[in-house]
Amino acid sequence: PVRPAAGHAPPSAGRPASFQEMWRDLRPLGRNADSGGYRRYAWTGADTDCRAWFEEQAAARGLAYEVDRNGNQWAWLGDPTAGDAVVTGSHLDSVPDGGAFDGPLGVVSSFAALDVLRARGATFAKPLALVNFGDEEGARFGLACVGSRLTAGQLTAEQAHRLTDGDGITLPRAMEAAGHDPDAIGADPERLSRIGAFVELHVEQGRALDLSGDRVGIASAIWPHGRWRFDFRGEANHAGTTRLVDRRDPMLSYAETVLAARREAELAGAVATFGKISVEPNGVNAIPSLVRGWLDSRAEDQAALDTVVGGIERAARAYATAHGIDLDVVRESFTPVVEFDHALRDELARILGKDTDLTVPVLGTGAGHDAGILSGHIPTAMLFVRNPTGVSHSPAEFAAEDDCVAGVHALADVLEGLACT
Ligand code: HGY
Ligand code: MN
Ligand code: MN
Ligand code: MN
Repeated sequence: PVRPAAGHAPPSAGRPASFQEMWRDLRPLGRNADSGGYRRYAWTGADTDCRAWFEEQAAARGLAYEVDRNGNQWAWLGDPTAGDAVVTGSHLDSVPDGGAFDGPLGVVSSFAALDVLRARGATFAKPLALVNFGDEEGARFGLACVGSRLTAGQLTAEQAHRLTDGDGITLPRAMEAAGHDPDAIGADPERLSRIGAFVELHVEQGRALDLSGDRVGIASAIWPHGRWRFDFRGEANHAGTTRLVDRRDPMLSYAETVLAARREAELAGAVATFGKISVEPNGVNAIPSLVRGWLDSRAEDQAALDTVVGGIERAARAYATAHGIDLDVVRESFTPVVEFDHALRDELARILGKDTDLTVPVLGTGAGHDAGILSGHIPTAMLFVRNPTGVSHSPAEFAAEDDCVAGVHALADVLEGLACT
């Protein structure tokens, strides 16, 4: 059958009927009416609503639904035990005040791509699974990609039991409160052994596709990245009566460290961000006793990342010493550079390029993804959909509907090429 090639989907043709319906149903879940952003933290009510939505979508399509031992949701077409499964999906949780697309676009597109394939009358030679990985953003427990890390054995059950949210609730207790058995969590190599390929579609979190004029791209690599916690400890005291020379104010060292992070990142051509801070006792009229800041840093290669983080830590120690502050730096998480499977990447490019002169752009990214975690264990690839402003992790995150539909068709083409006869 003649069908629109990837990136060439006509504006209103080939739009899966289910596509707008899925967005309509997801739109109110965990949405802040004032900002228009989303707060869908793992294992909260909003996340539970999103998970219920996933289960409904699976049921509406007659797919076999299951939750794995780590709380990831799966919807299967074909025999899950047959092996060599083709898997697609992403995540439904969000950062604080996140956008509508980071995560959900990949999940919605997975269901929509299946609808497209069924409308084409495709015959599947391999099992197909659609997946929603739990707790990708790490907004609640501090560690990103918890569901895929557990499955891959990159996070042990013991380590997971020590993850705590801002209210002191541990990850297992949060899972249990949401109806999941926390004793089940742990590595799941048997599940991974049944997967032949994983493809994650995601909104682009930069402007490379906008600049190249393409709707869809293929990911090449994910930068190495990590999170570091800086604890600056000083002495609480009265803001009105304590002379400046008598103070041990950790906020000063923290502030200087933020500026150093910017400088070091510029020098190394990397990025460094202090986006989260907690202050004790957090009183307007008290000098803080503790300033805890979380550094997120990423660079194109490991050497640059080491340079940036090393430079920031050295600067922080110098400032702390100068102000009589104790400093602890703890690396809370780290993900090494990911180079996506070359054979699968080439296969995607071949599938998306066929019947057209389209050259599919291949992009690196500074954002982490479940696909990055799984790439160490199974052949993994990613598709990006154009984001005209590049804004992400913000309510302003956006992708045009025509581009999203082009993404659905690209994903359908890829799944057909990988799983169908
Ligand atoms: O890149 C991130 O911040 C997260 O893994 N999505
Ligand atoms: Mn994200
Ligand atoms: Mn994401
Ligand atoms: Mn007083």
